[in-house]
Amino acid sequence: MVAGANTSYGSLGLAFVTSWNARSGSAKAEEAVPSLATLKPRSEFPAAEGDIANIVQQIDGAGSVVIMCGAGCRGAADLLRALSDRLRAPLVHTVRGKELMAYDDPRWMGGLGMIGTKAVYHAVQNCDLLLMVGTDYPYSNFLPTKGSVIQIDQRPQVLGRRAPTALGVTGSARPTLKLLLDRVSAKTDGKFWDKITHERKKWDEMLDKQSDLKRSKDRIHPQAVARAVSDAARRDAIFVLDTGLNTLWSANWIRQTGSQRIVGSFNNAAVGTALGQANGVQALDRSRQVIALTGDGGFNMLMGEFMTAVHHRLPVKVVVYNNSALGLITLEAESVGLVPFREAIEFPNPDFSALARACGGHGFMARKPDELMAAIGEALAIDGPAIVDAVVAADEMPNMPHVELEQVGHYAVAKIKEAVLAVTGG
Ligand SMILES: Cc1ncc(C[n+]2csc(CCOP(=O)(O)OP(=O)(O)O)c2C)c(N)n1
Ligand SMILES: [Mg+2]
Repeated sequence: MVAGANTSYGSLGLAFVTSWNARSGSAKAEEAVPSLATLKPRSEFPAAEGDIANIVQQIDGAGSVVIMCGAGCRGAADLLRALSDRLRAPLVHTVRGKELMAYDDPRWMGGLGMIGTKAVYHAVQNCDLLLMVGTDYPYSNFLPTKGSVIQIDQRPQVLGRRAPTALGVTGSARPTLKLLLDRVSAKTDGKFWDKITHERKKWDEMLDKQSDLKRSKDRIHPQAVARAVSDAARRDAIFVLDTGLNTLWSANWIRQTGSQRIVGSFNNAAVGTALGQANGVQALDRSRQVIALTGDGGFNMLMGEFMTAVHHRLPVKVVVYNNSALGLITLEAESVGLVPFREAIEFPNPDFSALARACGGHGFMARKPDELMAAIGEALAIDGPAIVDAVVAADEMPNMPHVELEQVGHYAVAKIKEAVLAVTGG
């Protein structure tokens, strides 16, 4: 029955192709089009003189300025630092911008949104002027609503589409920042800077506490996994993040050096893609340390990619946050007041360290806090592909730098519904 259905679909497709070819002559592309020379980086260009004058006037008139840096700021870190110092302006970043500067640079205050800090949320909401550079940051509910935004980007189509924007300027980050730096007046009032720095310090202390391995005796908290990997990684390692709650653990707890890369499916948020990306990155440079950090759901989807690593001798390291669940789906359901469908969300896992060995790679397991550092250390030190199976607490809640009351309400309703169902049996 099933085979018959397949056959008829197959012949239907073939019939369609044949008749289309007959009508159109041939569907084959005869030759490759020789335009490889067009595959080169886009050239940078500065904003127009009138726009620069306008931005300078608005910056000079503003009391407090915050500069939000996206991936378009690549190569502009020194200019951003200089502008930050001149304006006493905190630098904040998107996820794709995080890698541009070291975590402990005093100007680099942190990210905005779920991968971000309360200090940055307050900075962005309370500054007189938000200068967005090289970013199409999509989460509008974290951006100011009162229109005090200037956006600079070489892609005209992204200007003004995420927040009410006073001025949108087409220009590449680097040459435009250079022109601004030549023209803006220095600011002397450091009160705003000091306040954000103070809040940032408190947030960092909270991150340290949550990732402290001594926090629980018997359970590994996922924040500790991210922090341990970050602390053990080489200073020029490449982290490849997957999608899920694990993105929040990795992106919030990695303390980047400024010479590391942090890549992932950040625009698409495609679960399961980290290991494939890591293999691709590692194939470009086998001497660089490449570490994929993934959820167990994501790893299970495309675990065959580990065999690709073994086959092609790609020494990627894979760290699996093993919570036996599609963790983010639980949170998504609860945040809109739905009881999570746990039969589908929770699942059994193989022993990922044994799986690694079965594939011809190296495997390490950490079930208890005192096993974590050794597992990660050994995996990173070994020559060849390796998996660390880190069994983590499944009920860990992410930090909410900004939570709307409505969301809290939904979450509470979901929890109450779940409790009632547990008692009544549904
Ligand atoms: C290809 C794809 N499938 C499904 C989703 C929806 N989705 C987003 S997060 C997530 C859960 C991922 O689970 P896991 O990898 O275990 O990560 P955790 O949230 O538990 O850290 C899913 C299914 C997606 N974004 N992309
Ligand atoms: Mg999971």
